[in-house]
Amino acid sequence: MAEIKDSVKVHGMWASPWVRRVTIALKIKGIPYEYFEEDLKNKSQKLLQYNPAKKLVPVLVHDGRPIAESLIILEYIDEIWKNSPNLFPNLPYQRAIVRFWAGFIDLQIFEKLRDVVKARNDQDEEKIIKEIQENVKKLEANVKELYSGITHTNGETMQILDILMVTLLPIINGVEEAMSVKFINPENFPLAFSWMKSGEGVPAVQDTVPNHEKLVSFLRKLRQHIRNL
Ligand SMILES: N[C@@H](CCC(=O)N[C@@H](CS)C(=O)NCC(=O)O)C(=O)O
Repeated sequence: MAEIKDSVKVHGMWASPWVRRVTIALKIKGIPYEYFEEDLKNKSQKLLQYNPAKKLVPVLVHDGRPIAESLIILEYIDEIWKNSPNLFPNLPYQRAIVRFWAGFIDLQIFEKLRDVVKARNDQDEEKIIKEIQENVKKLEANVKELYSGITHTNGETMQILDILMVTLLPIINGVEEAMSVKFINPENFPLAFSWMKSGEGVPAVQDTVPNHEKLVSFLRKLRQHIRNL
């Protein structure tokens, strides 16, 4: 457990899977934190001060010092609070592989799921859907090397790639329903889907999952707004 002296704050936004990575990591390591919900249309002075370069959530503020970018925050959390579970493997080669795939899943899947919602027209949308499908296919081909097949019952067995994968599923479901199109079928990617579902029973995952209807309505409005610009 974190020592009492630690002050840990998270600036976040309820729908953000990037924020959720951080709150799940804190919860499974048993680190108490204060949460500040940001209105991203009217960001707090603190957020602008903490992340002036990007002005994005999540920001973790540890004893008054801000850290931005979810993957960097996860590494920081693991280095500062060394109690189990360790979010990264110990061996340098394994750590490198995990960093590679964390980056791949982040940029080639999560970011593109945001891009597809923000596509300006059907043509752009179709192009991005194809890219996402190609990227999930590449991930599927590597799942056996990356995921032991375990079903997580608590946070103790979860590492960083597990956290990313379990936070992907609600976003895929939300984006597909908001767009009324199913483009990542479980039948085509059975291994990736079983990994995405592997943490559904973990309390830290359940506690942080965004409400599906609220998420769909949020994404629908965002999509409509972009298309009306
Ligand atoms: N690469 C960043 C992405 C974070 C991100 O995109 N945050 C969004 C919320 S989901 C945000 O703060 N958006 C505010 C804006 O775009 O102005 C990370 O990993 O932390």
